Amino acid sequence: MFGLNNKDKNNTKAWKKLQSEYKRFKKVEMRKLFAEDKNRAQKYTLHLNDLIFDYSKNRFDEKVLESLLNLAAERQLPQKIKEMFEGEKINNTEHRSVLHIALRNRSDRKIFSGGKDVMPQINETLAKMKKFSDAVRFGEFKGYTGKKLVNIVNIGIGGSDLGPFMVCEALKRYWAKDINCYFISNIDGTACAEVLNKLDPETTLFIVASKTFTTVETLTNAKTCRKWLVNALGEHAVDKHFVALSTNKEEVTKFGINPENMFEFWDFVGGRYSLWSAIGLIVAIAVGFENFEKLLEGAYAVDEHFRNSELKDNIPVIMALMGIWYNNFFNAHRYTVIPYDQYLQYLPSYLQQLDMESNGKSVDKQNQFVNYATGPAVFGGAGTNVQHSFFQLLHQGTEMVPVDFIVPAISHNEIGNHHQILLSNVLAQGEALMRGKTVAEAAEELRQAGKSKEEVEFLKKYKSFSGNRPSNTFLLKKIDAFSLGMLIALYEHKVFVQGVIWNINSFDQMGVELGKQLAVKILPELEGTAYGEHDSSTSALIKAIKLMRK
Ligand code: G6Q
Repeated sequence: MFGLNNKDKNNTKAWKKLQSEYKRFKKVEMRKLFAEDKNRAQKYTLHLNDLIFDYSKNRFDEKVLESLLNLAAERQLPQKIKEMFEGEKINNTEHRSVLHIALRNRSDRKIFSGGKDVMPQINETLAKMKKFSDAVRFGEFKGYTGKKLVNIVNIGIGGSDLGPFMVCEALKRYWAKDINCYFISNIDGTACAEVLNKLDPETTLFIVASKTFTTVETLTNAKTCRKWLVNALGEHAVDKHFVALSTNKEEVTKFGINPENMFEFWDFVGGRYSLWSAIGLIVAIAVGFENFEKLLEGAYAVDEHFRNSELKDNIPVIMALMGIWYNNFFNAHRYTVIPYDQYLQYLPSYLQQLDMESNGKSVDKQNQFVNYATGPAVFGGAGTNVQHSFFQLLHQGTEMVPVDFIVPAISHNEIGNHHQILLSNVLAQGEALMRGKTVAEAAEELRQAGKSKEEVEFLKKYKSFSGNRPSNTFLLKKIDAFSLGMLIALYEHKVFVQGVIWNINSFDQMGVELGKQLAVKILPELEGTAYGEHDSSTSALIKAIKLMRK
C-alpha cells in the first residue's frame, strides 16, 4: 500500500475521480437536490439502535458518494479495520496495537496483541473497578477517619481528564445523590486551590490518573493534594484517600501510592482513547458500575456495526468520507460539533482532542511529508447558546464550516416547553444552513415588511444567506450511558477512517513534545538558576516576567 503522495496513477484513481467530481458538483445546490428527490432524506439516513444519523444535508449525489466509497475501498479500509480489531501494531511509530475496542468487547471473543489474549487482564481490571466503585458508593471503602468518601477528585490531564470529565458531566443525571466529582487538570495553581478549598479531607478520595505517571502537571497537582491530605490527616491516611490509574507501577509506588490501590491499563490504550479503561473509574463511582458497563455496551454496539457493516451502510465511514470531501476537495479545513443538550456541553472539547491530536499530522505512514490536507480544526459548544455567538459566521461567513448537530428527542428535564423550543431550533438551523435565502427572497421579505424601495435595495444582500452549507444530524432518543457510548465510539472510528484515508498514524502525538522540552529549559531561567539563548521575543518576555514577579 502506497501513500497518497505516490505518483502511481492506479493508486490514486479514486482521488483523481473525486477531483473531477468536485468540478462537476461544486455549484450544485442542496435545495435543488432535495426538490428533485423526495426520498433524499430517507435514502441518506442510517439507523443504529435508537440512533438516527441523517447525512442528507450534505453536498453530494449518488455519484459523489460512489466515488468517496471507492476511495475508501482503494485505501483498503476494510483490511485496515480488520487489522485494528485483530491487534496489529498499527501505531507504527510506537510499535503498538491500538485496542481501545478490546476494553469494551462485551463478547467472549479473544483479542490478541503480540500473540497474547488481552481480554483476561481487561476483565480482571473491570472486576476490580466494579468492586472498588461499589465499595465507595455504598460506603464500605471509607476514609481514614471512618467517614464515607463523597468527594471524588480526578487528577489527570489530556486523555486522562477530558474523557472522564466529559462523560461524568454528560451523565450527571445518573450521579449518586451524595457523591460529587471534581477534576483537577491544569498546572495553574488555581485549578488545585479552587477544588481543595471546597473539600473536607476526611471525605475526599483522590484518583491520580496518568498512563505514564510522569506527566508534570498531574504529578505536581497530585503532590500538592497529597500534602494537603497528609497535613490534615497524617501520612497513614494516604492509603484510604489515594488511588492511581496507570500503566506504570514503579512510578506509582515511587510517588507514594500503594500499588494495591492501582488500577492498571496498558500501552495498547492511547490516552485519548482511554475513558473505557481504568481511566473511567470516576465515572463508575459517580454513576455506578452498571451504567459504566452500559457505556461500554453502547461503544461495543458501534464497534460491531463498524466491523461488520458494508462501507455504504457504515455510519463512521460515511461521517469520515463527508469530512474528507469537504476538507480535501472543498478546502474546508474545520468543522463544528453542536450538541443541543446541556449535559453534552463538553463533548466538543473532548472531540477536539480526539480528532486534532489523532489526525493533526504531516508525515505519512511511509515516512513522507504529505502534500494534502489532513486533520481539520474542530470547535463547538452547546446549542442554543452558540447560535448567539459563532453561528453568524456559519451562516454568512466566507468559508463553509460543516456542522454536526447532536440532539436527544427526549430531555432529562422536560420542563414546560423548553425541550420543544430547543428541538425547533436545531431543526431550524439545519434547514437554514441548507436552504439559505436568496437576495431575491430577502428583497421580497423586506417589501412584505413594508420597507421603502431604497431600504430594500440597501438591505437585501445583508439579509441574504448563501445556504448550501452542509450538516449531519444525530438524533438520539435520550442521552444515557448506552447512547453516549455509541456517540463517542462513532467519532473514534470516524477519526480512524480519516487517518487510514490520509495514510497517517492517528495514534501517536509527537507534536506535543517540542513545547514540553522548551518549557523544561525555560523553567530554571524563570527561577533565575540558569540562562538560555532564545529569540529576542522569548528573551524579552522572560525578562519582563521576572521584573513583574520581583
Ligand atoms: C492522549 C495524549 C495525552 C495524554 C496526556 C496525559 O492521547 O497522549 O493527552 O493523555 O498527556 O498523559 P498521562 O496519562 O501519561 O499523564
